[in-house]
Amino acid sequence: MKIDVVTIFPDYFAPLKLSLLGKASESGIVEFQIHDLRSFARNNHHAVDDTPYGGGAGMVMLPEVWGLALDPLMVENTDLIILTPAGKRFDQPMAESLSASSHIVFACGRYEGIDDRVRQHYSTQEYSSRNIRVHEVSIGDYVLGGGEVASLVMIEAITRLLPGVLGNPLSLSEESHNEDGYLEYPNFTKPSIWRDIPVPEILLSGNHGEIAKWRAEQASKRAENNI
Ligand code: J9N
Repeated sequence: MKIDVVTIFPDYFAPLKLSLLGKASESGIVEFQIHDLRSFARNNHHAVDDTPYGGGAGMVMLPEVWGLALDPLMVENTDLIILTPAGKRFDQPMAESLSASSHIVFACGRYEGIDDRVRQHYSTQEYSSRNIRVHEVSIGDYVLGGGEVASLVMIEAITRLLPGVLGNPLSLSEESHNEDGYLEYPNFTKPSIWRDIPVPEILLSGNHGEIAKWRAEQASKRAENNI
């Protein structure tokens, strides 16, 4: 999988060299390329934004600059992700779906967002006929200063699903996960007693049938608490 990121803050993406993502990148499972949006600004002061038509607070990112940055990245079979608090909520099913993509481009907006004609332009049939899909995505109902951290969240959730990235391949397929993809029951490891708190006895019993039953009970208790 190839992942391109367009941002005015390339330094935000230093963590891609660490841990799971760093190893995935070194092993060639995923290739990251970070593009500095400002290098595409052709105006006097390398401005990437301007005041909004119609008035109002803040600045809107310039479509010309985004067009120059994105055009060379919009090759066949590309998912263009535009981060925005108004987008479709990112969840585990979306991560799974995007993990099947061969090429994802993250457009990280700042300020009050990107001129909407950028989304409109890359959503036209000219692009969809080349299998280029545009997605406006939010990682949750809170407002960030820009799309950079949201992109990192998505990149980690998507990349860890790629074959060969997780250390233990069984942990994806055979562990007990709910439909959103996360562990349903509480976990314990050594020591068996920590600060006077014992590990639930059933987990030390070696009775795998009873353990599975106990974990299912715990899972439904957790689900209740989340309603
Ligand atoms: N979920 C989410 C995305 C954002 C963004 S993207 C660009 C600015 C703010 N905030 N919250």
